Amino acid sequence: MTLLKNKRVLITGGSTGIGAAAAVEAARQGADVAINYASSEDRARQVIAQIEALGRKGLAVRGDVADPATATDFVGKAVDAFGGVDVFVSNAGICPFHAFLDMPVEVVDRTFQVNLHGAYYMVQAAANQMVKQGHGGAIVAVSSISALVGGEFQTHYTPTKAGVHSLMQSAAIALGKHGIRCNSVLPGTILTEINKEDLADTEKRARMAARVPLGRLGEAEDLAGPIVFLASDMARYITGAALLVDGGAFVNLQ
Ligand code: RM4
Repeated sequence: MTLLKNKRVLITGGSTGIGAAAAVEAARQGADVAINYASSEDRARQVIAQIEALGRKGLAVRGDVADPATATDFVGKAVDAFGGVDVFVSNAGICPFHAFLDMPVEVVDRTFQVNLHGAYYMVQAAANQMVKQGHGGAIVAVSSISALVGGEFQTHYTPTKAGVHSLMQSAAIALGKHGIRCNSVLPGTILTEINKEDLADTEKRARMAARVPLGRLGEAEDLAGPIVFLASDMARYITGAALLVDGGAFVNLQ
């Protein structure tokens, strides 16, 4: 299958987890892929090697998405390497689990800056490039089930994910006239770096898994298909939508 044949795909937070899985699947589907990464250079290199082993071009650009300059730098370098941007996946995110009443100011600020401000600057930079190219594009943001439900130790994180979901809705309206579609995926509990520490608590892990009708927590690769689908022309009439990818956890209340 080549759902993204010759598309130029950019992904933030692409060296690990959902971002890395989406990057490799995009390459498998025929795309050249540029990843932004914050710190794990080795992992970024491994992802690029996987992309190249699939016969596609890969590019890794280091940068902290919380800095607005990172967005124009990432998009600019990808355009230099590939000639343009067709698909943008805003994925970079953090969730330093912490109780509410003594949540440190720095943790709140950093979480907002990476997850929400970072997504905003990146999506804006990518959209400007797509508008300049003049033939539309697709933007997929990795929001979360946390856009819809709370979390005791995620009081700083859930508002950012609701924000990312809302950003895709507004961007869908702002960019529709340019043929640019904007959608989000809402992952449930997916086993990646973001929750490794939190789910080291085996009781919590078992409790979370028990709530999933499909009977297991998610893997990063479970998000790759939904992201590629929303990015592809198969989803050509979908914009402003949010797709839960949670094994059914959200609807499992009664
Ligand atoms: C998700 C959900 C998961 C958590 C991640 C970090 O939205 O709350 O359970 O592991 O965020």
